[in-house]
Amino acid sequence: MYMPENKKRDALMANEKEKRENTILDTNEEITEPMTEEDDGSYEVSFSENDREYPDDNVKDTTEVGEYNPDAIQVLEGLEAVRKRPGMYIGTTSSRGLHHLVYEIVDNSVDEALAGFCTEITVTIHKDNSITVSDNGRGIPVGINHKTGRNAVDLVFTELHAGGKFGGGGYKVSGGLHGVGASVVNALSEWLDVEIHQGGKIYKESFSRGKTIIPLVESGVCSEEDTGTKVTFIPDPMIFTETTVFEYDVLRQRMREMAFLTRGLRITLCDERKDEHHSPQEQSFCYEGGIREFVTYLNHSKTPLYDTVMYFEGTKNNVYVEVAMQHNDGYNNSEYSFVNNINTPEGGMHLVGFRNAVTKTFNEYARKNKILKDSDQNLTGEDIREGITAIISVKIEDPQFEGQTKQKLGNAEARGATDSIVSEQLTYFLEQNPAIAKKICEKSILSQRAREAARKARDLSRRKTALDSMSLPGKLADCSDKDPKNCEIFLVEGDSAGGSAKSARSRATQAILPLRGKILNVEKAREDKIYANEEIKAMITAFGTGIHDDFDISKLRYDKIIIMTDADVDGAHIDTLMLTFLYRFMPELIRQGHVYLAMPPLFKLEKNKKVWYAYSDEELSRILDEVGRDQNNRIQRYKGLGEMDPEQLWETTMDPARRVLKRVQFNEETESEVDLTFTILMGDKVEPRRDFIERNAKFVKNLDI
Ligand code: TSJ
Repeated sequence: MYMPENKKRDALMANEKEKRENTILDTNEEITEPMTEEDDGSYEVSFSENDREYPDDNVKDTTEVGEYNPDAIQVLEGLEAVRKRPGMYIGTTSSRGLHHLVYEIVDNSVDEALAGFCTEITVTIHKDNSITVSDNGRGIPVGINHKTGRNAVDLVFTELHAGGKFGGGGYKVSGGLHGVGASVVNALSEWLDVEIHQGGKIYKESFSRGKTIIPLVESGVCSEEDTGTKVTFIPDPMIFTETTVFEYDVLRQRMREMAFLTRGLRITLCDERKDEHHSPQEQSFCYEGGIREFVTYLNHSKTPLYDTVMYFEGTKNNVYVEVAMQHNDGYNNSEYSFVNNINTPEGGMHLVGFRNAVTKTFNEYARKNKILKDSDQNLTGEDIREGITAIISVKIEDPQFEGQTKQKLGNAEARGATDSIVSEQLTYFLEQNPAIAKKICEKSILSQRAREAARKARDLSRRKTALDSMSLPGKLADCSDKDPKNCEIFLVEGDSAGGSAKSARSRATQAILPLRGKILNVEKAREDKIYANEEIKAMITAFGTGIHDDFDISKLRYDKIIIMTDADVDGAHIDTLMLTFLYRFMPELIRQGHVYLAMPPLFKLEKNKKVWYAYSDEELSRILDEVGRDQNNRIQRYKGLGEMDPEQLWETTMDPARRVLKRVQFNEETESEVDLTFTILMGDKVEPRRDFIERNAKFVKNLDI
């Protein structure tokens, strides 16, 4: 278990005030809300003596530096400020912000686990969409602090940024939007109840919209051993105007992640709702192997290159570093980095340190063992990381987040710490495991060769487009309108359906690109083969954006990219292949909502000269209920797009006025699960894939369409 060293902690506490102010100012930069008239544009945090509601005014400011007590907690702003500008504290009041409330509370229990006092956390979604988080930790201290005359519970829930930081033993790793504390959740909740079991007694306090309704009272007894904290709250619909409905899958993803990142901690998620969208369910996550098991989990549908999951761990420069990694025989790399249990999708210093260590260590090993000859070029980091699955998790006192979305770790000390811990322990590991080292080196050398071939192919195709920018693929029937905003491109399975689509389309705005048969599975092919593939080349040139690092959304030639395939298993497979390609090569297209699935009908019903189209069995049955089931019904089942004549195809699937499109979207919270979805579907092992397809008749479940 991770436990920061007490000594260092105390010294750091002396700087708490300054740091907390910095944190708030950092948060200010992220405000996306429009400012109101009264705003002077500045978010300078101010506070006045009057904001403090200490019962005894004489006791303030007696704190000695280094001796931590609640008095030192600066009351920066009242909870009213949180309600006035919630976005400033939780980023957004959308569904994402709503779920953040739960993470805020759970973070407190996880801290108790990190401190070594809590082994179980339960999160329950109740029928009314209220949430209970409970743990078996020590319980928030209920005693009255002699200096403030207040208990810690009040401080935690009613003072901004007081969460968990009291009593000298209190330490909170926090970062980004997380860790702003329980008071923010309280401020944004219609009501919040807390129950604490401590010293054989039960204590309760109730709040509403941040204000104490029933002060902390002793309400019963329990056994001495029964300790813990339980918080129940319901988000305020006045704040969360978009939605107050929690999504089990979103919470599950985060709870599982938390459990992986805190080994041995059991987190149970329970949904008590029973309505048309929800059914009662419960899952429990506990991983004795921690991030090692996380890697196994991420690789579970792939074929590992070797059995061992490497694991490195250590503390340096006050940064605790934990890394687990394993290669699979694929060609992609999946690196997930975390700071204080918060995902950093944009990486940062810890990831840089990790990559540097891996590149350096493998090259040193390969040279020393003559796997690389003196005349050979060094392996690149990309070569060595081909097929890698890695978790890089660091814990740090004062994380600085950078980048546009503040998801990139800026602390330079994290780089050095990660680099040196991984270098040292990986060097040792390779020496101890020469067979594994050899496998990885050999794979890297193959990757190096393929990359060289791919680079040549890419250079060639780049030069081509540079010389002749009009060199669009021959099979593309382009639209005449040149304003991308008006245009859409249909990616159509098969030449015959492509032909129908070409005659059916509206020439001005709809382009058709017929693709032959199954397109290449980019999960299972190396780059050189991918760039040699005609269908893939055609898509890349048609879209105009380029790929990977060259990707430029402003060059997109069509506002909508519509995948149009048969409504059958093969069609679904082709959808998957195309989405996999888009996801791996131009994920931004999906992220920005440009990718759609066309929905061809499954049935045509004719009766008394009238026509209906049904897109599912249920819909057909509904229509039949309406029109009556008798001999006059003529039902045609479409086996594929090819069975429709151009006019039918236009009416049912392509006409913007009548068609149904599904937009493919990431749910940001579940992006790593999306990655996993692709991995399961496209990976080598057949069993998990079949399982998955059976469970999700049409695979797009996790794509949040
Ligand atoms: F913050 C919170 F109120 F939202 C909350 C806190 C919610 C939940 C579900 C749990 C907790 C929480 C806090 N669990 N465990 C703790 N532990 C402490 O607050 C604590 C207890 C003892 C000491 C000590 O030094 O003796 C220190 C701390 C921080």
